[in-house]
Amino acid sequence: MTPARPAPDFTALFSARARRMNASAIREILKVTQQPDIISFAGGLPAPELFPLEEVRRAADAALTRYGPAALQYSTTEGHPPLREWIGARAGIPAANVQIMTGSQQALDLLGKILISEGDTVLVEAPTYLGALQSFQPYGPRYVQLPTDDGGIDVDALAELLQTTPAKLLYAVPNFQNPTGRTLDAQRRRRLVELTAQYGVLVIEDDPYGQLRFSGEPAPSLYELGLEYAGDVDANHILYCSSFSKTLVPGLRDAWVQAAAPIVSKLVQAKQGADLHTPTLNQMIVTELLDEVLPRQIETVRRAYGQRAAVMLGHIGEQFPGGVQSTRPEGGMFLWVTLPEGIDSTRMLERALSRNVAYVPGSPFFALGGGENTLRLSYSSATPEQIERGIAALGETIREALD
Ligand code: N5F
Repeated sequence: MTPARPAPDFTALFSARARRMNASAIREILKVTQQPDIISFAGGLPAPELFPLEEVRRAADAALTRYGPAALQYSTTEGHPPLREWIGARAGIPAANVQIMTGSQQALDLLGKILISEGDTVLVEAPTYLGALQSFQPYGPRYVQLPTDDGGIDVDALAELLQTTPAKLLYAVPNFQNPTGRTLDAQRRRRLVELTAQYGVLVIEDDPYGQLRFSGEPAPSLYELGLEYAGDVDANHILYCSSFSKTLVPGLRDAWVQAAAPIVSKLVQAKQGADLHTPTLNQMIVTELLDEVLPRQIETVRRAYGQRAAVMLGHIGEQFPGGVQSTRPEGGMFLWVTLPEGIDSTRMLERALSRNVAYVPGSPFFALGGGENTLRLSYSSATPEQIERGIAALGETIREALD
C-alpha cells in the first residue's frame, strides 16, 4: 500500500453556513441512553410498545395492492393528494395550502431556508425547542428571546418588544411545549396573533403534540386564529407545522405544513432541492391509517402519557428535595424541572448517568444561553415502574448536588 497522503483540511473548507451548525444535545444523549440499564427521560421518543405494528403492516400491504408500482415510484413534491386532501379538510382549507414534509424537522429547516436571511431577527421562546434552533442556526438569524411564564409566552413583553424591535419571524410551540410542557391560553393566543399581524411578523406555529391532550380544555390554534383574523387562507401570516410522528409513528417521517400559497410554492422549490418528495409508500401507509387507526391510536397514546405524567409528578412530589419546581403539563410528552440556583444540570448529568438515569440539560434550549439550573424530563417512553426508579435516582442525584 502506498503511504497515505495528508488529508485536506476539511474543516477549513466548510461553508460559513456549516460553521454555524452544532450537534443536537438530544441526539448526543441518545447515544448514551441506548445502553441497557439506563432509564432515559431524555429523548422525546414515543412509546414503542404502543406502535400499531400490525396495522402498519396491513396498511403497507393495502397501499401496495391499491397503487401497485406507483407506490414505489417517484411522486409529486407537494405530497400524496389524498393525504393533503384529508389534512386540508380537517383544517377547513384547500389541499393546495397543505405541503407534505419529511418530518416536521424538515419543515423547520426549509422554512428557515426560505425565510431567514443572515441577520434577520427571529423571536423564540426562552426556552424553545432546540431542534428548531439547530434548523435555523445555519441561516444566520439574530435571536431575541421572549420571556415565558407558566402560561407560555408573556404577550405583554412581546407587545413591548415589538415597539422597538423589527422582527421577521416568531417561532412558537403553543401546545405542551417542547421542552416545558406549557400551553399558551386562548387569550394570549389571540393577542399574539393580532400583535404579530399588526407588526408584520410571520409566525411558525409548531404543533406536533396538540392532539395529545390528557387534561384541560383545548384552545384554538394560532393558525385558526390567524385565518379568522385575515379572512383568507392566502393572507394568513401563521405558518402551521404538524406531524404524524407523535400520533402514529415517527419512523415513517410524515408531517405537513399549512400555509398561504406563496409560502407553499417556495417550500416546494426548497423541498425539490432537499429530497424531491417525501417517501411515496410512507405517505400511502399513513393515508390508509387516517380514518380508523389514527383516532384509536391518539386515544391510546393520550391515556398512556396522561398516566405516565401523573406517575412522574407523583414521584417527583415524594422524591425531589424542597426548592425544586416542575411544570404540570396537560398533554404532550415533557415536563420541565427548575433546580435551586447554583446547581448546573449539565454538570449533574454525569452523576445521574452513574445512577443509570438520563435527562436533557435545559441550557441548550435557550437560544442565548441561561437555564443552567433547568432540565427536561420526558415521561412518554418509560414504564411506570421505570419512572418510579428513575425519579428516585434523580432525587438522590439532586440531593447530592445540593450538599
Ligand atoms: O415531525 P418530526 O418527527 O420531524 O419532529 C420534529 C419535532 C418538531 N418540533 C417539535 C416541537 C418537536 O418536539 C419535534 C420532535 N422532538 C423530539 C425531541 O425529543 O425533542 C425529537 C427527538 C428524537 C430525536 O432527536 O431523535
